[in-house]
Amino acid sequence: MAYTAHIDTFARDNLPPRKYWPEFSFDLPEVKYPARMNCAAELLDKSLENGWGQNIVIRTPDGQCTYEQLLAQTNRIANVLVRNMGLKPGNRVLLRGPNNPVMAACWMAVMKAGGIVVATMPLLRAKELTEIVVKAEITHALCDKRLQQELVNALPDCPTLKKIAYWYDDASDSLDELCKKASGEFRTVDTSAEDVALIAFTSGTTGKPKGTMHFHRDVVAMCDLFPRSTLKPEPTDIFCGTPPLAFTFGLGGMLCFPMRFGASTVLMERATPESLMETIQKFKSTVCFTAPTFFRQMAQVAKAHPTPSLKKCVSAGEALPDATRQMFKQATGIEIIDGLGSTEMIHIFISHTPERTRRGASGYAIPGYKATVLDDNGKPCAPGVVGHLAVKGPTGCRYLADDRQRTYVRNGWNVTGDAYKMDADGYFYYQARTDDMIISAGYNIAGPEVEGALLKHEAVAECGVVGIADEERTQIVKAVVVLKPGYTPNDQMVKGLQDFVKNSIAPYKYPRAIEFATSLPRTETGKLQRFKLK
Ligand code: 3UK
Repeated sequence: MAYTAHIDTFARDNLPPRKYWPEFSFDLPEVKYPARMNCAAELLDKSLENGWGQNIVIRTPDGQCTYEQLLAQTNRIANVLVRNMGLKPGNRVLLRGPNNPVMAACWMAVMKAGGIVVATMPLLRAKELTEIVVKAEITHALCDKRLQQELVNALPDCPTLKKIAYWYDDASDSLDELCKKASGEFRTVDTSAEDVALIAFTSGTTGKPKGTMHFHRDVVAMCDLFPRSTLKPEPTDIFCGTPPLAFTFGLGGMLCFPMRFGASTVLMERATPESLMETIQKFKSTVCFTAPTFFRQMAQVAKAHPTPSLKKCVSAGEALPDATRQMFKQATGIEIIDGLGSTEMIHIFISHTPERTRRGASGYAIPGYKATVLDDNGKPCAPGVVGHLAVKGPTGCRYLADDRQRTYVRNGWNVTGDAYKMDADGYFYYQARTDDMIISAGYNIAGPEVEGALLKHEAVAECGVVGIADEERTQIVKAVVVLKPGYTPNDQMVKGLQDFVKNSIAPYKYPRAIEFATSLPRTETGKLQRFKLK
């Protein structure tokens, strides 16, 4: 059997059977890794070897730290995990905190100690935490004191979770206190490149959460794929943005990518579009990661918050409407880099450089990945024909003990659940989630296309389009619209919006029902919760 550093083999024992794994390919020289690798050694210890020890790695409104300081603090936490909390390689560790330096150091510490990180979104409630703890048989937790309550509420139903330490806490057994007595030296566990490093639960809007398992190799690969080929960071870059570290979009963009390139990251615990712009101003950030809805709102306030330091912006999590792309470009001069990624693939696999943008497209398969569009029988679709997006490359889907493995992985392809079409040049155009396609009077209608049309109307701040049941037409297209300040929701507005859509896309797609709202329901990762609109 292959080498593993894990004494607790739970993760390996619960990988899907090999025959249900996607096909992996490591053709690119930058992803040919040795058999033994620990991603924290790659991202942190190596940064000192690279001469970045005195570079600032994390910035916050309350202070900053260098790579060398982060390494010492990470080592202290790793020592606490092993010596005070009895962590054995392979144990699962729940991490719970907003984006802050301790959360980042805890993440790296679990890696160094050979544990498996299960990070959770700050807003999760006891019920959701319980599902995750039970599914991943989590034994340890490191938790920001301010998020203690829901974890405590979950504990009666979490028999495996026995060791917990809180940070930003002054109790004598808090992580802060234990760290004061711990050594800043730690011998990193010599993990296999194929030992599981993290179990990321999908931020899926429906159904039971799925745990996706990623190896140490996958964490390093995500840094050597999208950033290396497409984003191209430099040590002088200052990253900033909103996605939580518990979401792999944020884990990459807000921590691992800057660290792979000797750059720094500004961690924000909470952000509004205005506070994000102010933070970019204050820290002279050069790179921004956030969701499309944030970019749209940032564009609206850009005049009052000029951000001349900003050079590159990455949007993911949801489709980037062309209206938002154009609005942001007008306001800031920046061509947003759209990136399609998923928790299953760990990070972005379809994207584009700012120079190779094509309107309406998410981009092309980035170097290292192959992508195609398949019909219902698994055969490739001709250019221009809508089907199921399928992708393969150096990373891929491995669910923790879950039958849905065979839905996501088909014939070696990762099938993301997105309806896409490809043009003759290999650019991919998002349509909708496959199960969100609206079928009305025999027509297939993609909600995001109607949203894209509505967003071009001057009165529309935000909108969501769904299909609602209708006797005559099976479904009808319904739009929920948030108006910009100064516009009145009335029948005249409804008519105006409907005519506007009819004039810009095929008239049968227009929203027969329009409802006005003051905000739209979204997940912590910025995704519209369509099921709530229905
Ligand atoms: C949708 C997009 C159109 C799409 C993610 C970047 O979102 C991430 O992971 P999730 O598992 O969701 C995956 C699904 O979200 N989606 C994401 N990005 C785009 N749709 N254009 C986009 N640019 O339906 C996809 O299947 O929450 C994104 C990096 C890491 C991630 N985990």
